[in-house]
Amino acid sequence: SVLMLCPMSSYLEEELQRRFNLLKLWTAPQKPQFIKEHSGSIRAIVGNAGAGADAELIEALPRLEIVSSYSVGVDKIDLNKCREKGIRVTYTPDVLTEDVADLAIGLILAVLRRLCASDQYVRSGKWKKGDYKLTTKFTGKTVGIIGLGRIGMAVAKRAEAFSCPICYYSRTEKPDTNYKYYPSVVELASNCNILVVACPLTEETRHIVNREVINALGPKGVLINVGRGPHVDEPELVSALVEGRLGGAGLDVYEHEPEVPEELFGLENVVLLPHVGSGTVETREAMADLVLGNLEAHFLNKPLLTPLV
Ligand code: 8YV
Repeated sequence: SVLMLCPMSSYLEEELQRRFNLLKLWTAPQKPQFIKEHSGSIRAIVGNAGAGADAELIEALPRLEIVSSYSVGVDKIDLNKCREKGIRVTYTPDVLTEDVADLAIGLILAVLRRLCASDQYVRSGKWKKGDYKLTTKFTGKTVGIIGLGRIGMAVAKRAEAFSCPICYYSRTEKPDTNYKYYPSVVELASNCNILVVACPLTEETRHIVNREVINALGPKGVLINVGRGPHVDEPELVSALVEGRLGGAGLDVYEHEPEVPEELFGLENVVLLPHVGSGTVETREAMADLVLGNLEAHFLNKPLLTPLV
């Protein structure tokens, strides 16, 4: 059997149902009991950004062979436990890179040019009274990127088209780019106008954007988060925005999704999205096809399409 942890895509669900004996965890009234009941038959788990295979779940499934995640981020999967037990892990890199980078640029423009507030200005009839507040130019601003991987590079490439100088932080300097490297996030934040979080969530990157980084970005700086909520110390971000110590923020992810700090709801310099970086019809279908293709390859003893472990 294949255990699906939560609803994520009706196409994926239908295809899994067609090809495997599909068990849907979220339909079970008693989850621990459901897992116990089916522990002898579950050979695969399908999870996503919100629901992964932790040590407890892995230990409860003695016949588990593979975890196929409908996400590029795998912070909810206990990778060490999988390695230890010889359980394969697959994910969905590449297919979502462009959408996430597009959304990062969209958030930058939405925050700087106040797109959401301006739309509200028209819809509410305020235009007729006419007191539009001028906004901030994007072209030419310095963009700092935390994590110059697939998504970070795609953001950089797009920002280059807006004539933005690009700089970045990562654990080690990348040999094959001319972008300026800073060996610390505080230095990066001090030297850019827009700071984009685009790295994986690990123990080292949790709260990588803390009070010091936020203060270094400053009252004219903008934070964009298309990574994971826990990359940012959220209470610190909220107080900086409320106190005007940070210029603005464009957020697709939060520390306790779907909870979003309500203090942000009244701020026009903040744009809030419901974790939809990869949320296009085209990309979600490509992600589902990778989940299916990896499972099929595994059960046919063929090489996995996008293995991580
Ligand atoms: C999600 C994401 O997987 O890929 C990731 O890491 O965060 C998204 O693409 C989305 O939540 C689909 O469930």
